[in-house]
Amino acid sequence: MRDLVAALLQGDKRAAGKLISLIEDDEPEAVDALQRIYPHTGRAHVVGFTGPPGVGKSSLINRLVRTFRARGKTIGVVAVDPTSPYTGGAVLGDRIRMADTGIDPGVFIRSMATRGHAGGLALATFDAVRVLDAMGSQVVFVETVGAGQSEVEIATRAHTVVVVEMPLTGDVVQTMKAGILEIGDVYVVNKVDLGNADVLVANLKFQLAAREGWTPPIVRTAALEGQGIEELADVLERHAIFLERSGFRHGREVARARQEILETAQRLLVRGVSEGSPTGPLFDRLANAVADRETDPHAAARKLLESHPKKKRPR
Ligand SMILES: Nc1nc2c(ncn2[C@@H]2O[C@H](COP(=O)(O)OP(=O)(O)OP(=O)(O)O)[C@@H](O)[C@H]2O)c(=O)[nH]1
Ligand SMILES: [Mg+2]
Repeated sequence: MRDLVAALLQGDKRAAGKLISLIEDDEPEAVDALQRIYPHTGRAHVVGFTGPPGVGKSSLINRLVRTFRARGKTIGVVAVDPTSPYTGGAVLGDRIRMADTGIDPGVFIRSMATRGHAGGLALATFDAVRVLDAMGSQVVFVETVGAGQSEVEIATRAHTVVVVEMPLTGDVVQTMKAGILEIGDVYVVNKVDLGNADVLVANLKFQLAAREGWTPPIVRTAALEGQGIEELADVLERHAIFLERSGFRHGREVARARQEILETAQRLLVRGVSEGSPTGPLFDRLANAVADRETDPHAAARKLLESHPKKKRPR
C-alpha cells in the first residue's frame, strides 16, 4: 500500500487506477490509502457537471479536456456512468487525436461502476476525485448520472457546479428541475446548433439570482462542433480564481468536510450497530422493551448507540 501511494504521489496513473478499484470494491485497504493521501489533496479544482440525460455532459467534458490540456493543465475525469463515451479529449471524427488517455500522462479518465461500495455513490466518487487530486491533476471533472438525488449531492461537493441544459424544440414551456437554479455556478446551454436557444437563455437569465460576488454566467455551446468551449473554459478558470480570492473555496471545503464527517460517522454507526448488536443481549432486551411499550424505538436506538463499544474500526 505504501508503494502504491508513493507511486500515486509521483503521478503514476496505474497506481491511481488500482487505488480507485480498491475504493470501488470497498476494500479495507482503501481506507488506509485514503488516509495516507489526504494530506496531499486539496489542490485540484473540482468541477461537477450535472444535467438531464443526453444533454451533452460527456461531449462537453471531452472538449474541455482538450482545451485545458492545450492550456497546460493536467486533467482528471471521474464519470459516474460506465457508459460515458470518453475518448480522452479526442473528439470523434477529429483528424488529430491530441490527448489519448493511454498516451498523454496529463489526462486520466475513469468511469465509476455504481455497484458495491457501502458508502454510497457520492463518497466513492469523491474518494476517487481525491486520488486524482493527490496524483497531481490540476482540474478534475466529475460527471454525474443525469437523474435523481445523487446528482445534486455530488454537484454540491464540487468547487464549481456546471448545470447543463439544452433547448427543447416545439411549443414546449421549458421548466427547470426543482433546485437546479440554486446549485449552478455556471449554466451551459448546449446544442445551440439545433436552434431555439434564445428562449432557454432568456428563461434562465430571468430566473437566475445573483449570488454574493458572482452572477452565474450562461454559456452557449455546441459541444460537437466545439463552439463556446473556449469561453466555457475561461468561465471555469474565472470561477476558480473567484473562489480563491473570496475565501469561498475554503468555505466550501469546510461545508464538504462537515457533510463527509457526518456521512462517514453515520455509516460507521450503522455498520457497527448492525454488525455488533442484533444478536446481542442488549439488543434483545431493547427489542422486547419496545414491543412491550416499556420504551420507544427512538429511546432504544439512543441506548443502543450509547452502549456501542467505541472500538476503532475501518470504514
Ligand atoms: N446536435 C448536437 N448534439 C450534441 C451536442 N452535444 C452532444 N450531442 C449529442 O447528444 C448525445 C448525448 O451526448 P452526451 O455527451 O453523451 O450526453 P450526456 O449528457 O453525457 O449523456 P448521459 O451521460 O447519458 O446523461 C450524443 O449523441 C451527442 O453526440 C451538441 O452540441 N449538438
Ligand atoms: Mg455522459
